Amino acid sequence: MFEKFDKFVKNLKEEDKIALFFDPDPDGISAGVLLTKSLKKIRGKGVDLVLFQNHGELEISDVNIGKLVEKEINKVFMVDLAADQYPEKIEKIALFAELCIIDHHKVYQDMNSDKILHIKPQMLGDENPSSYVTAKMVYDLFSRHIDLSDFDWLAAIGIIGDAAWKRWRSFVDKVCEKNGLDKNKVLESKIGHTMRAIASAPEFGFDVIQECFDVVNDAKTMDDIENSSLIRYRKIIGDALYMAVKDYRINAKRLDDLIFYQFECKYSIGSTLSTRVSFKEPDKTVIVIQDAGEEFYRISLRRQDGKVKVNDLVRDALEGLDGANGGGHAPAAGGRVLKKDLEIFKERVLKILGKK
Ligand SMILES: [Mn+2]
Repeated sequence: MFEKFDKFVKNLKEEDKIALFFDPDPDGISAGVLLTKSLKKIRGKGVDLVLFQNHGELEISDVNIGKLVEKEINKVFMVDLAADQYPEKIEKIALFAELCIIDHHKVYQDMNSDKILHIKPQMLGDENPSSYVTAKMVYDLFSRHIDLSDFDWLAAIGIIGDAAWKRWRSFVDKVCEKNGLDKNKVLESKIGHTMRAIASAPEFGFDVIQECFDVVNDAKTMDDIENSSLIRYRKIIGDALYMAVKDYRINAKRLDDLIFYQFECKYSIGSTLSTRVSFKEPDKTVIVIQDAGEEFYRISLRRQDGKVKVNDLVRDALEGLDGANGGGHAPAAGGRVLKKDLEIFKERVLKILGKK
């Protein structure tokens, strides 16, 4: 696997037309930026085309495949995307471009072939893929070829964004030391704040994701992000989260170790909300259902102690439902369900967990 990756890197040329797909969350954005930085060092320029879809929309759209063709892209990097959930789209791209997919979700299908380099922690013998975040993988992989240490803080942001700091303690400690931060308060430190600035943009809206990527891509230090336009989104989203946590404490419905919470908010904060509340109660399965004014509900699931695999739970509970999809990691997953099917989803969850 490493050999195949090294070969891919050694074959990168200035004249290549390279596209990047990233998942718009702190890990995916940090991984994407680390990738453009790496390409710049390796071939003198970054990527030629940057593409992204809504968080959780893993099926590469025909519109985006059209953009790859139009720009005559011959190499495609995908980071933090379980693109193997929709293999036919990947095969379609492989007809005209080589792909390098770096991701740490479950292996749905090993896509490795002559044209596709598919790297997941599991394929490197790692036993805890959800904590081997993509930003750290990109950092480790490209550090085989170039010095990325000036951007170790980006890997740390990915680690904190995906709640994997326990595993990478010594790495994050080093980043703290380098930046004069208190390593015992990582979440409240500049790394945590910068992570929230990056997370808030996609939570605010799809239209500001490009702006967010550009800010992070241009930043040389975390201070550059702290002094950027992203701070406005962090304030708005921070206020919305504060209100939501308050309401959760009052209105969440509890049944043994299962918690359902439904709320309305136009910003996509359900995922962060579920992460926050679940760390307070790691032995509970938390299911947050958000109405963001769409025809479907957004669902976020968490279980921190490993007793329930929520990626399997959401997939099984949504199976066969019209317009529904879900997936993610064992401790943290998400999905969507049409409003008319919410009760079916909830009934199935109760059944699968043996509450009925
Ligand atoms: Mn990730």
